[in-house]
Amino acid sequence: MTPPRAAAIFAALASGAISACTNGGGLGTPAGGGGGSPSPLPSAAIGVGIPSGKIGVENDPVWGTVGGYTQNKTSQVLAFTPGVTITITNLSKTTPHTLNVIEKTHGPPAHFPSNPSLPFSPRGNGILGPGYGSGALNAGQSVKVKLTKPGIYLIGCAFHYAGLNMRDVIQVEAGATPGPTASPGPGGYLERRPDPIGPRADLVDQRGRRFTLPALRGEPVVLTFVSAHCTDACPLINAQFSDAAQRLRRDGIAARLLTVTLDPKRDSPAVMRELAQRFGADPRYWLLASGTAPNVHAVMHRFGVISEEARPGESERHTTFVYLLDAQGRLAQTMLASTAMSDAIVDALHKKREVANR
Ligand SMILES: [Cu+2]
Repeated sequence: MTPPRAAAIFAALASGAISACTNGGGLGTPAGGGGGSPSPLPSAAIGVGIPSGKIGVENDPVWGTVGGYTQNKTSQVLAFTPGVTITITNLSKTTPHTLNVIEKTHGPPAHFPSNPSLPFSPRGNGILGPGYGSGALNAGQSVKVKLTKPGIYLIGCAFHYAGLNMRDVIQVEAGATPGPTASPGPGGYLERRPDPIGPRADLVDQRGRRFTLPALRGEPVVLTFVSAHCTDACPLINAQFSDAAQRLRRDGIAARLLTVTLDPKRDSPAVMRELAQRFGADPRYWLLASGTAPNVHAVMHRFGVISEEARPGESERHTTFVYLLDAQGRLAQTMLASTAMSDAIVDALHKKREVANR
């Protein structure tokens, strides 16, 4: 059972990419996302949805973490040629969103301001540019916008920019396509890398066995990062992984969960073994790993994981994403940790299996 206070903290945690290990901040439970994974969209379309919902977030290697807007099915940096008219559609069945231009940028990377004022009413006469706002789009509603002015625009949702990091990048330039100009979604950039699954740095699991991420290829891997000594958010992520591991075993899903420490200096392999024992982790389904600091940091760096050392009197802050790698080791989906993580993991793995069996 999750005590109520912890649940509140975790709900708040789910709404931010970076969370303190303690002190949730009280943002409340994120509003309902999409309900069902969206279908691929027409080419001149932008789909809009909660970034922690079914369309996920993307760790774009060029622009950073973006989420909430898509040209196909998953969050991605968007790109279009100038002159086209785009239909912006709210993919949610429950929640209003907007698409607002925050500013024109020269990036990368994308420097999103922390608290811009984004109007809820339509602005900009249907032409995308600085100051443009779609106005509130209710569930399922659409609006058209013309992309006449070339440039790179940071966009966000007036409702969910601050609380849920609903923000993204649109590039309007000659020759732009959903790839390679924009990020094409899962695996797009990563397929072109020689070693999609990341560094061959050795990690050490709870049995004391050395392994590398590439050695786990052959079945999907669900990866997250925690601190063993964190007393609020991380134990809840662990509880979700523990639940998911039991469901993988029960449902006979060939996949593996992997928890890597964020703090190799404190979390030795012995500490991770204790953590594994506390949750009764079966290594066939759930590995908990540490390693030398350079090796662990190499893996963290590969996934853009940030962990700041605690300042005096404060707890450390770290990213709280969960990464789904497909059987070939490609990044297929990035999810925000949440109290529904176990469901999200099992759903995503079931979907992978359906696709593989087609
Ligand atoms: Cu929104």
